[in-house]
Amino acid sequence: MLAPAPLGSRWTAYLGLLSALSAAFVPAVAVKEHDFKKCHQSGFCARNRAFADHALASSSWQSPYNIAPESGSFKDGQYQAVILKTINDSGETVRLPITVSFLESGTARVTVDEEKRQKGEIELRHNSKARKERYNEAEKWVIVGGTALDKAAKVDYEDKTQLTVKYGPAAKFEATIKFSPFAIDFKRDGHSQIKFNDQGLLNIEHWRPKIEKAEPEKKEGETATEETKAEETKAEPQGEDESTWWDESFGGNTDTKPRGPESVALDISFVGYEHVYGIPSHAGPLSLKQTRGGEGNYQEPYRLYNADVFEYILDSPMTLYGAIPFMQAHRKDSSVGVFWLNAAETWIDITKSKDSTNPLALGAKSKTSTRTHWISESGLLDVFVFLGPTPKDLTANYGELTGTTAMPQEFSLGYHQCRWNYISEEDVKDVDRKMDKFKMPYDVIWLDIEYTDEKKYFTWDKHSFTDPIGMGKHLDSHGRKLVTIIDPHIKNVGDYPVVAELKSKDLAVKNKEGSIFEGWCWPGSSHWIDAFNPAAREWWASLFKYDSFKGTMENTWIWNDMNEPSVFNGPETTMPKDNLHFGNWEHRDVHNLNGMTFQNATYHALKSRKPGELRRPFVLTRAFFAGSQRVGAMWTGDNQAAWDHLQASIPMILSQGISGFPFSGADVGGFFGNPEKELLTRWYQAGAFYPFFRGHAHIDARRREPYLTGEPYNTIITAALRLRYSLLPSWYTAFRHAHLDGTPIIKPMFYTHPSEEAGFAIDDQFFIGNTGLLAKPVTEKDKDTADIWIPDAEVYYDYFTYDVIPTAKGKHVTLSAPLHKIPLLMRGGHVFARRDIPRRSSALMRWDNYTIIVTVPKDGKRAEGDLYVDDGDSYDFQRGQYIHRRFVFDGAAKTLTSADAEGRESGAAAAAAQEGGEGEWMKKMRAVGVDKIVVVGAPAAWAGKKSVKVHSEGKTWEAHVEFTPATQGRAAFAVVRKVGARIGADWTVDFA
Ligand code: NBV
Repeated sequence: MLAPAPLGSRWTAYLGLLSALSAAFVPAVAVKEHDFKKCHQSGFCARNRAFADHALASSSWQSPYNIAPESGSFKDGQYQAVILKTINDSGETVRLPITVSFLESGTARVTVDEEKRQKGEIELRHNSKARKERYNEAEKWVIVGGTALDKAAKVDYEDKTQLTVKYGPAAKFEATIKFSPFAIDFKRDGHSQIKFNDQGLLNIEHWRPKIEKAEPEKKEGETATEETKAEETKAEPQGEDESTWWDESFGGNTDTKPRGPESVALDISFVGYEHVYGIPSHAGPLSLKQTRGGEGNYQEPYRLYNADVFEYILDSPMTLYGAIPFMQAHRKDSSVGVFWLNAAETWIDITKSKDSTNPLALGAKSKTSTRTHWISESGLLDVFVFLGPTPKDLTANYGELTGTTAMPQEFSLGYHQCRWNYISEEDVKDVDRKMDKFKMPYDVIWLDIEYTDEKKYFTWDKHSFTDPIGMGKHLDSHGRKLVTIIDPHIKNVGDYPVVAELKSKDLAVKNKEGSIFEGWCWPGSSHWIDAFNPAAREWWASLFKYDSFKGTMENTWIWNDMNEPSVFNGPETTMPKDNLHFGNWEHRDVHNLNGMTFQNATYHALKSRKPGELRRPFVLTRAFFAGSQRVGAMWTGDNQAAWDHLQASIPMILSQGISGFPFSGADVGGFFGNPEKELLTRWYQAGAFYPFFRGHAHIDARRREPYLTGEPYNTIITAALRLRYSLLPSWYTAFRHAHLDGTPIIKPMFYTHPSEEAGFAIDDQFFIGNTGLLAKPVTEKDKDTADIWIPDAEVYYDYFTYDVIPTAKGKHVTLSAPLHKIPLLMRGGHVFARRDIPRRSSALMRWDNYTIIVTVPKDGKRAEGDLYVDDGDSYDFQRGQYIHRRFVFDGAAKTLTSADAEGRESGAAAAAAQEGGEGEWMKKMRAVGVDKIVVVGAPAAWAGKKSVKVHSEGKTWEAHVEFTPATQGRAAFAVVRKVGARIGADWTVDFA
């Protein structure tokens, strides 16, 4: 039974929702901002902000951190020393070992630990079983490469006060480590880019024993609330206010903090950089706002503390479901960044100022600099520094460290149809049938929590899902898949083998006493699998075997929700921070990693479902951390059916993309509420450009499968779905690039045009992969135009009409965009691939021929692009079983050629060279060809042309071409039909 614990308003809201499962309707409940902490309610955040206020207000402030010069040594690309933190007037110090590593990639890493804690020379309060060290295993989860030391890094200068190391490509980077006070200045080409502790805000709260003091007398009935404590903190900013050191309460929960205060904080300045991006997930602009008040700014720091925030608010630094502490700073022609590797609750303050000390500002115009203040509750100080200089360098360097997007299941780029809930097999089949009837393509239908037998995961509701395998086979017969939800909370009830095993094998998260943690979630009383534990992951994998999770089959895939983790009766709807995980690490230390470890467990479980069969898993997650991109996709959680939520989805997804986790989407239609038809239609038009494209709705929302919208909406939505499907080859190619080097799939303007300052804050339009397709979804009600900002002097064509858009570099152009029209332009100079035959699912398009689109650039000279194809399912691509073509249109030679993009030989020689020879898929692809080539902006000289020559595989033949001359406003175009060349072969089309 539910203990009569204090029930917060949020808990009441959830109970309301639970009971609503049987009721017809409950009003939506908005997020209660006050259910989540503000900085002043989070002791360490308040202490560090107060510390900063004090330091910045005092002209005589000196950071108390100094490197003991004699402690330093430099060897093989690594500098090691001890920082001494002076803790009182008598000069007593605490030893903080520091390592600065210079990596081959040109990335530098600064790690600071606490010696006493390394040695275990501290005492824990309350007989806690927690570890004594600062959490030092984040890298085990997050870092997968790029850590080789740069042996060529050299000390360039050294004296008693500082040391300069030259490192990075062509030794263009340097780091000057100043000893007293400790600070680092990272330079590129002799200019400062990033500074550590420039403002003196470094603060590592060292361990200290609690000295019991007499409690201040309280008046009758008075308790120290969060508010009164916060007030006390504000009043005594010198850091000696102990009110939040030893325990802290919020929303009726008390955190016992067995190690006392232990935060790590540092100021990081980006010298001469006006824009900073990243640190998702937040619902706000791509270019991050200042957080210390002032007009148009936030009052609160950006927060990273994975949380089930329910209906979230927009334009806010409030935390959301996932956290990636990677930030990029950008100015004209230069990008730099930092990755703050810390999985504990983290806050980041951002301020900007005209910087007089900036050497770049010596000219007439002074530049703005951005200063950031990073504050984490516990763990190591561990920061990676990237010196760019391009945005692409940053995503590549970050990708090298944390891994890149896994090659996805190809179907997962199609459209996903979800709702909470499809309630029975008949319901599923009915939706499936209707999508066909209305000729709306889709790949996946989803089952939310109601498919289970009373929220016992790995079971089916016996009344509504009597034959899940029959249902799975039915879907499979037209290439469709099923995704079922599996959450991390395991119902605590008798007669449920899963919970019995979880307990008997001792694989659950523990409470602070070390016994199994019990909390509340959808099923009522629950326990949580501890996916940090290797044995738990192994057990988890066993649950997904087809003979274990009965009713699932090869086309069943998984959705992990609630993995922040969401605990309805926990502080801020999550786990108590003093809970214990595998290895006795406190939940406090690993909170932001928790969701990733769970998704990772599911990912590996799917990989081992069937012995001998290795297929790419598909797992959608709500909570995530740096590195989650390696194991699946994410979505932005519980948004609302409102125009502003549609708007917000675009910067959010762009931010995911530049932060290394581009496989992302938002609930199309909005989760809570009922979208009006126009909104739903516009949302499909935008969603068709989300890397992850899924319609979803809350259980209380009216049914809104796209075919229910009526005309003209049905037709318009169908067109958006088909646009997505026809461009799948290009989406898949973009994923390949993301997989290879971490490039985003949809790209903001600053990323593609890093020299164009006017584009740096634009976050409502984007390019798709390397296609040159520039989309600007309409996200406003009753709007029938779109203002697109044009980043360069290239020619732009309308995707649908081939109209030449009258553009000027750096100017907005207004396009007509009535409801049926998606503002989508093609930039001149690109070649991309499509599949034009509309079909019901991506699987059914597998062997279709391709259409190649060429957009002739303004100067007519050269257009290029590529196409990557593999079997979309297995790992055979890792042994060369893929096609990767580079297409080049040469205006002078009047040719379009297709060659292997990686310079591999084509044909038999290449096949023989592949490990294991040419596989089944490659063989079948031999029958897949190029059906059509469209040259948009074709030269007028081609008029009258009736045929072109195609050369391929030693043969030459003629193909029919139809030239349509330019008319007022529309570009000339040529269409070559029945090209006849194989997609995997080299070929040249000769337009001469
Ligand atoms: O499992 C039910 C929902 C799900 O539909 C949604 O997408 C998740 O974000 N889930 C949250 C649980 C609670 C929603 C109020």
